[in-house]
Amino acid sequence: MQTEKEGEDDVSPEEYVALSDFTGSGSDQLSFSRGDRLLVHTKPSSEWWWAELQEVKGYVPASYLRKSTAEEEEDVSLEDPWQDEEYFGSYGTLRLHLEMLSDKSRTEAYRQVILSNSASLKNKVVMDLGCGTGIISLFCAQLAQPSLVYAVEASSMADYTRQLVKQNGSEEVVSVLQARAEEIELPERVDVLVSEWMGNSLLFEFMVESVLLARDRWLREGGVMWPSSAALTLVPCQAHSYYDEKMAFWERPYGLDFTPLQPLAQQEFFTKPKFSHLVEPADCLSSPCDVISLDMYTLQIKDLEEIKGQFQFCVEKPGVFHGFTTWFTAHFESLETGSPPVELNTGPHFKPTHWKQTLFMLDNPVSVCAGDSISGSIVLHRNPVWRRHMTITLHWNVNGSTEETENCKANISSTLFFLPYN
Ligand code: 6LC
Repeated sequence: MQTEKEGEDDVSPEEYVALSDFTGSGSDQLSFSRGDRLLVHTKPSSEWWWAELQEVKGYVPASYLRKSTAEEEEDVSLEDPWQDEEYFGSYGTLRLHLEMLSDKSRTEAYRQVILSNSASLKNKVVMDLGCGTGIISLFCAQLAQPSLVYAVEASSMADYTRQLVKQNGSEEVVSVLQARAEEIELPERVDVLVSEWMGNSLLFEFMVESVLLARDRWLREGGVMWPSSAALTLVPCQAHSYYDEKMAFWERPYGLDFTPLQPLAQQEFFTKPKFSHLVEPADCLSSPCDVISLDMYTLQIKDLEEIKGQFQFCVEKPGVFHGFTTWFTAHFESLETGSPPVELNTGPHFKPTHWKQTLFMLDNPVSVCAGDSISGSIVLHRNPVWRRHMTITLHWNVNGSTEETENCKANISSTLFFLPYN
């Protein structure tokens, strides 16, 4: 990362207020506390700004700051940290539902769960949280014989869902409730809570919080959660084409040396995750490793604030370590003896899903050999202001060498400021 920025004195800095505490990682990020007033000199990317606090300069995450004028502060207090208007607005259109329904691995996994547990679902009460167009509820009604399915959907799609339920002759069984799951009132508790809540890197969007609230309020003692557990998986990988496209490009475009732009490119392209990345199995430098596992029966909302994991990879072939790729797996326990649990795996060894995978680039690539070890830790830190967002930080070293610091150690803080549905 770059530590000085030229030309910043040309424009007068703007004052911003910190919305919450932030601890910088690395020497070029500032740490600050809620209420601190920072001077923002430049905005090299939409995520990271170059700012000053008590005469010390460094990068700061833009989402933690708000303009300091009284007028702006008022606006911020009116803003919804869940961005529900925008969120449910986007689920009120067909684009995202088409994307989700066209994802066969995803939709078939839920169909399989219902089908292979149809005997156990007989006469059961089910809640389908965030039912969208109602596909899971309709699977329940048509492939099993539940006594009732509460199909809960907050977006305006619910109007159409009601029509779809009727059109498919399931209105006796499926009851569509247009409301946020947090606000519903039911006459009874449910036996099964099914939901498709997983986001990029498993948790982005944090719809899981709504599922946990509904579990605590509406799932009967001994009731079933689908998914029953989920895991976030990590692998060190090569990313030659992405690296070439965003970084090596500046080496000699049109025969000219544009390398002074590389620190800017690093800042702009590599400090946030690349969503919708498809990693080739051949670009995985080692076997993947589950770094975080969530048990949907015991997970608490407060646990979501900070989730930590560790990893140790053994490099299996020589290559260039460009970054880490993450994805998730969701597990659906079986209620029936003899039928295996269903698994939805969004990793590179399975058919690509609409989530694809997420790539986190290192500051600098590292050449590695077979037998090298890459170990470290991952922290998912939920944004204290914007509740659907989080920062993912990876600390790592190769062969335990903390002394070879510059090349072999990096921190990657990546915050999703624009949700993937935008
Ligand atoms: C699923 C998202 C669907 O769940 C989408 O239709 C959205 O409007 C609905 N939804 C999300 N949160 C709630 C809630 N608290 N109450 C009611 N409906 C909700 C796909 N998204 C992910 N898998 N991330």
